Amino acid sequence: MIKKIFMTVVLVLGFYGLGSAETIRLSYANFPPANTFPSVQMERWKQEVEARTGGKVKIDTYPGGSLLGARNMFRGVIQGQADIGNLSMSYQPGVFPMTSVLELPVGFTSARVASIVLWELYEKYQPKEFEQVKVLTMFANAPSNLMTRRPVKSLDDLKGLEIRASGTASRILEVLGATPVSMPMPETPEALQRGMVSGLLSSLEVLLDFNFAAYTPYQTRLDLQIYPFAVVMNKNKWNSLPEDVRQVMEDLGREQAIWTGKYMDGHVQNALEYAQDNYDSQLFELTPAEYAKISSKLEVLIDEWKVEATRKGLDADAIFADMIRIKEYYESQAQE
Ligand code: 3IO
Repeated sequence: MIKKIFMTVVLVLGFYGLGSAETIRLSYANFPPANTFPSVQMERWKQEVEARTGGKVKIDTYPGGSLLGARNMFRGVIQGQADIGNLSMSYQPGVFPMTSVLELPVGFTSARVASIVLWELYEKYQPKEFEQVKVLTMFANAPSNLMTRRPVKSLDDLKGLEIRASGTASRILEVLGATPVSMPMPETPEALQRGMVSGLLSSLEVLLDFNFAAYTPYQTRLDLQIYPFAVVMNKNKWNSLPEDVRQVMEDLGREQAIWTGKYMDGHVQNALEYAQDNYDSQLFELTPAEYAKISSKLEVLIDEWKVEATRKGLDADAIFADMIRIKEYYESQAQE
């Protein structure tokens, strides 16, 4: 009897006491491990949202594919298996025809600039490819370089090498004469350990974060494409949020893109030092003639993107020109 009264009191307090300041709980799924940059930015976003909403919103984060994996992230958020999810556009070629313009090797020099350009292009064009979700932020990694088991000092050395990449990066490898093996980043450690691939094409911070320095102590500076990412929310969940909470998230979109880009750029430096100090790793540069050859070989990719984007009803020339214009603008600016 006493127990019953006690339970009733607890329940009533539960409903009416806490109910007035009801906490909104949101799940946030991410595919790579907690120490990698997509998950580091997730924790930063969580902290900012929780602080700026005065504790009204609580975010439960699920790194390492513990709620949704790389291959089912977009679908999982659309279907509501997670409220929020972080996805890499390159894992679903053809699904993101507009934002995949960022995957072209146009010579980005930092994740910071690539992230701002991606966000501004998204905001300007509001592409149909994201119409089923609410986009919270976007960001990019640093430009891709080659990480290999054996030294690659020329295009000849690259010929036929099996290299892990994804999306347009795989097409880049193909054009350069390598043999691309497409897979999401979380599957790469095993592929390297088993010798299924001889290296990978991505940003160099993975030398530290996945300890790839132990497998690929040779790097070749190519500064190719970036991989674009999007943080998306289930649309019904977004529509259910109070106006002030939505405003906090809207205000964070651009800021978070810049924060992540800066974090990434700094982390690449840490990783290179780590690889050199612990694995005597070496970063090779090619000759100017070799770089020129690469640039001219890769020009075909721009045409391929334009054909595909046009086929999907996009104004490809305008999007591409805007990307270059915004990129050049931010490259000429002092840091925000
Ligand atoms: C990436 C993806 C997950 C964790 C760390 C990462 N660093 C660079 C990337 C981009 C990439 O290669 C990919 O597969 O999205």
